[in-house]
Amino acid sequence: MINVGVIGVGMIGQDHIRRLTHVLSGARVAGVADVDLDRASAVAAGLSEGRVFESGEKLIADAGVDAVVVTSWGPTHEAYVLAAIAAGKPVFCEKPLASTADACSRIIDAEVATGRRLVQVGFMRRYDAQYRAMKSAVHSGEIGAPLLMHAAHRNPSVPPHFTSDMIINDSAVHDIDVARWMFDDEIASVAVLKPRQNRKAAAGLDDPLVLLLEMAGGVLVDVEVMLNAAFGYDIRGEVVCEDGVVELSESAGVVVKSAGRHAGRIPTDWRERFVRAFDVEFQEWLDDVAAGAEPTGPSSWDGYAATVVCDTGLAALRGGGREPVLLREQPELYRRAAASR
Ligand code: NAD
Ligand code: ISE
Repeated sequence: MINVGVIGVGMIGQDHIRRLTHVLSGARVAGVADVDLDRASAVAAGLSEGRVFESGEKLIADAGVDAVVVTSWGPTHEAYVLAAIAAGKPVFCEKPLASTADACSRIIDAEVATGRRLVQVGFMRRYDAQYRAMKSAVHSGEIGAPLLMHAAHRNPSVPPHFTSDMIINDSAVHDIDVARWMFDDEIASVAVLKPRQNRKAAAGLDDPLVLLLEMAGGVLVDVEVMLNAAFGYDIRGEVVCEDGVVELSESAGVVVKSAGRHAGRIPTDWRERFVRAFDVEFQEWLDDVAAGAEPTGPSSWDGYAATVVCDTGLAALRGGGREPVLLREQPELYRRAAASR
């Protein structure tokens, strides 16, 4: 049984605690930490053996914690991931790995110095059955070489604190990771287009945006991100290849046909749309931890590359042009990990 400590028990932290406790096998939540101690105590009260730690650092250092989940606010991730690496403990960090490229680089340097991967980043779309089937179709060779990908990321609404920068680094970051993973390639340049504003968007929010991601190998990916879609949480993807096309299907399990119409449910949010993907993501991570193996999921390099592409997207949004993505040299540790997948 793996004893997991969870740092940050807000919305997604509580959802991951639910799956670790009630859905998955091989783990128990042994402790929680949060700057909001009342919230941490309330969450721990719902656990059979969960302790409340005064700080994330104390949780990481505790001998009763085998592996760490970081689900606090993005700017706090770096310190916790670095502390887990220093303690030699596996750490699952929700996106973003860290909120600046320099912070991600510091994590890479610390992990590389240990000689083994300890960090997995929470890009859960890689575990979604539809995205996995799409990647297999693209790489099967049966529909020819990929040329283009069209994607859409539609949230029904966003809270008032949401900024235009967050459209890129909080939402589009998932599409950026999907593009890198789908084509096993880096993004070479980013351009951002601004259609006219959705009337439901708050003043100053550039909603929607369209990102144009040019892969190093020449595939072009367009991503519509619209955060006030109102009708539901709608994630779309279509890869156009030389001899065929593969697209994500509607996520509703069933279609009801009645009175001359057909209808299906649209998810209300990411928790509903990606519920199974999150489960598989965590089960695979736990299985790797239990085996004492390096994690096989998204790496610190993936977290770093996604953050650099987001920063490039922000520069493109401000400058209005096409910006090149400038990555540091990839350490051998991550080349080895990619080759073994
Ligand atoms: P939230 O605000 O609901 O919860 C964050 C929690 O972290 C709060 O309880 C807060 O008190 C706590 N916290 C803040 N600073 C802390 C610190 N220094 N130490 C310990 N705890 C601290 O936010 P959320 O929506 O749960 O998001 C948390 C993280 O998960 C973010 O990085 C976000 O980007 C990511 N996220 C990922 C997905 C996904 O689809 N993969 C979805 C939502 C959120
Ligand atoms: C949120 O933070 C997520 O990570 C969701 O997966 C994403 O769809 C949403 O747009 C973000 O705000």
